[in-house]
Amino acid sequence: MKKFTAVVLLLLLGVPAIAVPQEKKDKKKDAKEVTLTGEVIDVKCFVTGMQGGMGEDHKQCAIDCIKGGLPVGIFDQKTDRLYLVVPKAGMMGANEELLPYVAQKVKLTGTIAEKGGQKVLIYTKVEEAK
Ligand SMILES: [Cu+2]
Repeated sequence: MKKFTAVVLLLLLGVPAIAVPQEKKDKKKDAKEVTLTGEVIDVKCFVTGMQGGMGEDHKQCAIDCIKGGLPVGIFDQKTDRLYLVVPKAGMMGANEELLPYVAQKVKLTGTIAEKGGQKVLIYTKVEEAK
């Protein structure tokens, strides 16, 4: 009974005896927004080097590959990094939206996520890069 009294006393005193929902400290740390510039490539040909895998000589192949649904990415020559790109909104891939920019440079704004050794740019904005 002593224990019960103690709990009641704590409650009366307003001491949180029961677990209070933790503050949302552990919400995912906000990923920093970045803008990356790179050439729009189809990932398959880029990594296998098919017809060079990028640039004007590979443009038609990249168009066909991206139309066909192969994953699309951007290659940032400055950092020598390939990013798989996915739009932040919706459940559609980036292929249709990025098709007009194949073999060109674009500026994509978004956040980078990395898991399993794969870097993915989750973008919110596409701009032509000059
Ligand atoms: Cu291709």
